Amino acid sequence: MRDETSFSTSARRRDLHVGRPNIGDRSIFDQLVDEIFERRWFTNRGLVVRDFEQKLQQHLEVKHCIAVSNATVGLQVACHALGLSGEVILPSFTFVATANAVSLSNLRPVFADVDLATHCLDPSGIEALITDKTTAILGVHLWGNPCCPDALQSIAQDHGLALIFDAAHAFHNTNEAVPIGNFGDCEVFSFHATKFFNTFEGGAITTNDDQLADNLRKRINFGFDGPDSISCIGTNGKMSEFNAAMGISMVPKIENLRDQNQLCHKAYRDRFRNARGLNFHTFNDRHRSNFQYAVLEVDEHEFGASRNDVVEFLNQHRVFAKRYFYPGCHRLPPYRHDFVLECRKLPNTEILCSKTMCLPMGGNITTNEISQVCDLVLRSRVNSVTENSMSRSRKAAS
Ligand code: T4K
Repeated sequence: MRDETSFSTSARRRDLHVGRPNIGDRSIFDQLVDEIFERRWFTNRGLVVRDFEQKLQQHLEVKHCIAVSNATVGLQVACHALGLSGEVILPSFTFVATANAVSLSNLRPVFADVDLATHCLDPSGIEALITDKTTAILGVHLWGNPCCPDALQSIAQDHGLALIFDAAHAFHNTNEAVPIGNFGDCEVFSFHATKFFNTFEGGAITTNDDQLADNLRKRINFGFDGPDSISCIGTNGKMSEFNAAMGISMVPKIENLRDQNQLCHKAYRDRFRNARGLNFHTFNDRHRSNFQYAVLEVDEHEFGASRNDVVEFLNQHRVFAKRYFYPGCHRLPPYRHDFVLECRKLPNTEILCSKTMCLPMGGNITTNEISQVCDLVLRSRVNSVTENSMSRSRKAAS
């Protein structure tokens, strides 16, 4: 963690972002980059990618790890490799990439509601959505919370469905003592720059199924299963050697980054603990968390300002909080029409989409900076109350 005093006395605070990247061990990265140039082997599963995959397998205690160019492609490849067709059940309260990966695989996303405490799929609502066209459930470990893997596994088994997890937020997390990466048919991690563990761009698919792993490997490499032989239609989902070098340089920093996130998370939690109308999302300590996301729910009536007011006020002060995941996939133009036609409701999703925001985290943020962010959040209420009363006076005067 950086020296705090320089920030507390500094008049000009640096801009703060939700997704400021973490950086690994630069000396490891530089050394690996030199070697990559030396070898002139840049991609197509070179030495560094293979080493990276092995390190991840060990870390996640999983049999197979397939490094990919990003999680969106990873999810699409998983849908193809599992031979899915028809409909896939998934949450609407997620980043749009989850739904896009389903649609880009020529499948129909069927949005299910989430649990208000964990923000993950609520298993009790799934069975009502299963039709004879359903072939899979796609759970998302949102904010790194385990998405009820056991309950979803049992529903999938009972109905003969495939089960995929979008683990974009959940690297280094566990469900009880079992590392995320070991659940369902396969799981897909994102190593995008904004994630806890990043390879600039990148991701990985993990599975304990040998046949599926073979299939996934072919499909991220155009379908090749030999020098001149193509056995299926594949895409280009390969990770480059440079991305893998970044990943390898992150491995020794994982525990340290997690500890730093946990301290920052505690700093937010302590400040918001008794704040009326603000609910700071906490993680269940039965599971290990990377504490990557600082998620705040704003109850407009209790707090006196809306979530949108808070985000706007913070942005004005160069704190780039974000309305993740607004307005919910089911309300986005590519999906809205279908959803409205179905006349279904997602009450918990609607609540979370109207209340939830993410505050700056990661990227070496200090607890002093977090204290400044909290001050701004609390001041946004006063600002909103003053603005509302001024606008009422203006109306009365005109
Ligand atoms: N599933 C889920 C549940 C996901 O959340 C995601 C991605 C995926 C699947 C797909 O994974 P990938 O295909 O990307 O591997 C960002 C990320 O681009 C996206 O990867 C991530 N989820 C999502 C939650 O966040 P935006 O549109 O919010 O990105 P942007 O550019 O506004 O950046 C966020 C903040 O981070 C900004 O305040 C700026 C800051 N930032 C960003 C970058 C790229 C930096 O400080 N440095 C940087 O290098 O989507």
